[in-house]
Amino acid sequence: MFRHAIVRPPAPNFAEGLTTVDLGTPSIELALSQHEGYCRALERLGLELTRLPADARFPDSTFVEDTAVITARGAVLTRPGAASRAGEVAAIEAALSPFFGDPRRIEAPGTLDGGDVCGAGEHFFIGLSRRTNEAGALQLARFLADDGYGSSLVDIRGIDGILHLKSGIGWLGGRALVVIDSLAADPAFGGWERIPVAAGEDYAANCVLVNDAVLLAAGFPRLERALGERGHRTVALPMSEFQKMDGGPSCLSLRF
Ligand code: CIR
Repeated sequence: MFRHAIVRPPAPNFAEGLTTVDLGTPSIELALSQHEGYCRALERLGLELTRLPADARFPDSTFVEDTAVITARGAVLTRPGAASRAGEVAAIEAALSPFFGDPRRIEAPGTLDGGDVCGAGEHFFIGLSRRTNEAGALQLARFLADDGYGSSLVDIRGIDGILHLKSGIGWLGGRALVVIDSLAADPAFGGWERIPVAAGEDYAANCVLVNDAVLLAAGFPRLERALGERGHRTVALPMSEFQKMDGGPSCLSLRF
């Protein structure tokens, strides 16, 4: 069960953040209202929110997930792979300190974004990406092993269209994962149930299990229906402005 989440609204210069997609410039007004809808959904699922103030020094700082990896057994502060995002970690460290006294941290030369880390019960999938390098991934794997978790690496550097591992997968509980087609054959997912994503719906793979519900982006009816047919309660959230900046539902919170 998650009880808390850290969130941070987009700053007025949100549109100056990094993106690899060509979906137009996000509207800050709409982004703020989508963010508020996201926060309310977490609250309705029973989470207490730490709402950090927007920080215009870091246009990508609403994507708090990338700055830490939090498990049931501890926290690890990351070392984000994009130079413009490195300074985001300090505020997250402060926000986590009441909950996690002495978090471990990814050290140079390692880099790691939380978006590359998909927890799946006792196991974690760690993406090697443009943001997360081998050194960072191996440091995290060691911390996880110290805490009794298994992990496997998934190299996404040759996969088109995804920034982070979790742009292409989501954990649904048990041994079940939503996985986009281009990742489904990765040996790391052997032995896992893979729920495919229909053509044109890859963006929705970034769904996130929060207590008894699965949050996913609104506007992807085939995945939403498939999850419903598996018995999941789904909560579809408008995410268009975050999609323009390469972010999805998981990126907007740190849950613990
Ligand atoms: C970035 O490029 O870093 C941001 N514009 C998007 C980060 C999305 N985060 C995530 O998937 N965890």
